[in-house]
Amino acid sequence: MNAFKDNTVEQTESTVKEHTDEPPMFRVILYNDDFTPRTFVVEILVALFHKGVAEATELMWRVHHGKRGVAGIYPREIAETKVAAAMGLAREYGFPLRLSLEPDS
Ligand code: TYC
Repeated sequence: MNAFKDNTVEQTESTVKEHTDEPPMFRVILYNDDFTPRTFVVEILVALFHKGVAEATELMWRVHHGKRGVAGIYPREIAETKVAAAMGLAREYGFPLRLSLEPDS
């Protein structure tokens, strides 16, 4: 730290790198199951992940057919909140839908 009269603070190269404007991002992964209705999955993707109906439907079929599904990519807290909201709604309706987080790259 190097405070001058004008209140500037000297930053080392490492502190500049640690303090970026971009937070670490996390992928929200959507898993298939045998019971959650296809329409419910589409509704979740539209309501919580702001997909259009066409994109939501495509993603739902992709996961239904055993491929990997990424519902969205967000900073950690937002991703966690969306996972909790989606699984919470699913449980309220009695469906076993699962989602999880993974670091993006
Ligand atoms: N496999 C479910 C069914 O046949 C539909 C489904 C699709 C469930 C995607 C979860 O992430 C999912 N009703």
